[in-house]
Amino acid sequence: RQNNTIADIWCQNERLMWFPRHISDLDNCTHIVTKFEPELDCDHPGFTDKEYRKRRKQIADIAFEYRYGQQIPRVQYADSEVQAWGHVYDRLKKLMPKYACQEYQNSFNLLEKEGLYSQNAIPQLEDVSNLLKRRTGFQLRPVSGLLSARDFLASLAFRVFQCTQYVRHPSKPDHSPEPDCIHELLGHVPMLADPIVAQFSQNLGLASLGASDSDIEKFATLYWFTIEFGICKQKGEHKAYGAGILSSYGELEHALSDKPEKRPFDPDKTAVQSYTDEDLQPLYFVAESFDDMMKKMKDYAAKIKRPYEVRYDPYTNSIVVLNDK
Ligand code: NLE
Ligand code: FE2
Repeated sequence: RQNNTIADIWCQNERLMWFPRHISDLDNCTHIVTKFEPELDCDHPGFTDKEYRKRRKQIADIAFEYRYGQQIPRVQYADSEVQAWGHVYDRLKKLMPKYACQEYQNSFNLLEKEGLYSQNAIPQLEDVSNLLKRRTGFQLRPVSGLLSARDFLASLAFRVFQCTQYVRHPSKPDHSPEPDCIHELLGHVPMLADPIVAQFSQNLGLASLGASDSDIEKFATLYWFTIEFGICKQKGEHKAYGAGILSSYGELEHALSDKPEKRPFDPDKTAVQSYTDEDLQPLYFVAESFDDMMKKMKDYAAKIKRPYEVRYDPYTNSIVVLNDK
């Protein structure tokens, strides 16, 4: 072949890092970070609870066996699990009008109106995924625990959200350091039902494809301080748009009080800020607005050097690599 571009040469030398090119390639993007597993982490509230660990394994097996294109198997949740859900649901619902951003509240109301969300039952991922597909083209796939940042971000490029299906330990419903389905369903799903957030998430995913390890770390940090723990201004007030805040009534009141530190969102600085994932956040970044945050992120991503550009082709659910830089 003639006229090799830099990216071609990278490919030929196998220096172009593998990344998923088709949505079904996400079957290979399931690397779990074991840090919070109840089997391995002696601080986990489920560490000494044999029943809980058995249940976690049962639900994790669904994710291990899942392949692209399949329906997400339904889980028959136990009464104690539904109770934990209902407890968090009730507490959060009371706090939402004051603390949640408008986009969240609109989607949450819609999810209730559609009959998918109520205090009495944990919604099934398959049903939620179908609703998201209609609203924003996002879909869910089950995952057994905390994913590696690279795999998690890559799935966003395909508008796929990797979603846990188990429920947090009932002894600590107010706050969980690891994702669980309460966090996904009450934190992420309403935001993913918003077209702007969906686009933002996908852009972040696309920017991460084939990025260096250090850039992945920066993208993961940006993800943390926006999609997980972001606050934005709306009508002159601070509102939560981050899923980690929105799914935890312990964190919601804390985040919007005067206790934690708040700094203006600035990707260059936010991307290198260290953070804790064990407990309530001591620091949040506040965006002027969603639009402002998206614009700043776009400018930031454009500065990251890759010898190729990527586009998403929604007709084939594939990544198109443009070797023309
Ligand atoms: N702190 C969140 C909650 O309790 O729902 C979970 C955060 C997961 C990153
Ligand atoms: Fe999350």
